Amino acid sequence: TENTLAQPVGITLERYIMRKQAEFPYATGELSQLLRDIALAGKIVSREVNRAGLSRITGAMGEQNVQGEAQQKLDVEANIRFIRALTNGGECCAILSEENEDIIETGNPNGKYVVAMDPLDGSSNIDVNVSIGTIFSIYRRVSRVGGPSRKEDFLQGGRAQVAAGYILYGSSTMLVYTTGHGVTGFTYETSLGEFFLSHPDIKIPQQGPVFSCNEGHWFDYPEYVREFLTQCKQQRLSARYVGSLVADYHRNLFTGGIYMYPPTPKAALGKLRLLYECYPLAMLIEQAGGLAHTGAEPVLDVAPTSFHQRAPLFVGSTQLMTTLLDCVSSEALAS
Ligand code: P6P
Repeated sequence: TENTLAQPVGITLERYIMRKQAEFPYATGELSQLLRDIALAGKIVSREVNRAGLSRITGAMGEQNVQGEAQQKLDVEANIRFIRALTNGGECCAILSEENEDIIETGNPNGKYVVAMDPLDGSSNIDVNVSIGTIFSIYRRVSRVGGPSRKEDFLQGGRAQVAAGYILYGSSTMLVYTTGHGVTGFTYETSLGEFFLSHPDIKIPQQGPVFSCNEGHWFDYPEYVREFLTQCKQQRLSARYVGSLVADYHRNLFTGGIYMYPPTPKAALGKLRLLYECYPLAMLIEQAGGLAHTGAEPVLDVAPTSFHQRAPLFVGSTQLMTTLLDCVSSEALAS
C-alpha cells in the first residue's frame, strides 16, 4: 500500500519507523530493526569520518582508537563497524562487502535478511576531505536454515531487493533509503546523536541542469556517450563531477541531472560494482521517478552472476536518460 500518511518533518528515525510499522500491520519488524542497525553504524562511521583528519595527530595527542589498535584505514574501519552492527542486531544472516572477497556469515542463523554493501565508497577521497558514502542493498534470505552456501541469497537480482539506500558523509550526514514505498531522507544532528526526518518523499526532477562523468576518459568513451555529452554542452548544461559516487548521485537526485560511469575499451563493464553500487542506486532512482540503465538494459534487469561483477551505470532524470538512450539506439542503427 502506498504510504498515504505523510510523516511530519523533524521526527526521529526511530519514531518514523515505529509509525511506518503501524501502517504495515503484518510487517514483523525485522526490516525496521535492520534499518536501525544500519543507522547506528552510520552514526559511528560519521564520527570516525569527521575525525579522520585529526586521527593522524591523535597519536601525537596520546589518544588511541577504541580497540587501542593502530589507526585503521577508514574504509577498513567502516567495514568493521557495519559488520559488527549487523551482527549484533541479529536480523542479518550474511553480508557481502566490497572489502571482502567472500560472504561474511554473521552467526545469526535465524536472520531473515542479507545485506550487500560498500561500507565506504570513494575512500580515495577521504585523505583530501571530499564527501564519501556507504551504499547498502537488502534482500530477504531465500536459503534454508543451515542450508547450502548463501550464494543464492545474494544473486536474486536487482528487482528482488526489499530495501536500498546510502549514507552520505558530507557537509551534513544524511541517510537516504527506500523500502519500495518512495524515497525518504534523514539528516543527522550530531549534538543529539539522532537522524531526523528531513525529506519525506524525495523525487528527482524529470529534467536537470547537470551531467556528471569523468571527461578525462573522453577518448575511451563509446561514440554514443560522446554524442550525448556534445548535446549536453550545446544545451549549456553544467559539468559537476566530485569523483565520489554517493556525493555526485545525491546532488543530482536533488538538482536533477545524469551520472555516468560508461564502459571503456580497458573496462568493458565500467568500474562500478553491480550488487552494492548499481543495484541499490537503481532501486532508489526508480522509486524517486528517475531511470538507471547500463546502455544495454535497465540496471535492475541485469542478471547477477558473481558477487563483485561490474556494470556500466547511467542514472538520473528521465528526460536526460531518454536522450542518452536515443544516442545509444541511433549509434546501434548506424553501426
Ligand atoms: P574515476 C571512487 O573511487 C569511485 O568508486 C566512485 O566513488 C567514483 O564515482 C568513481 O570511482 C570515480 O572514478 O574513474 O572517475 O576516478
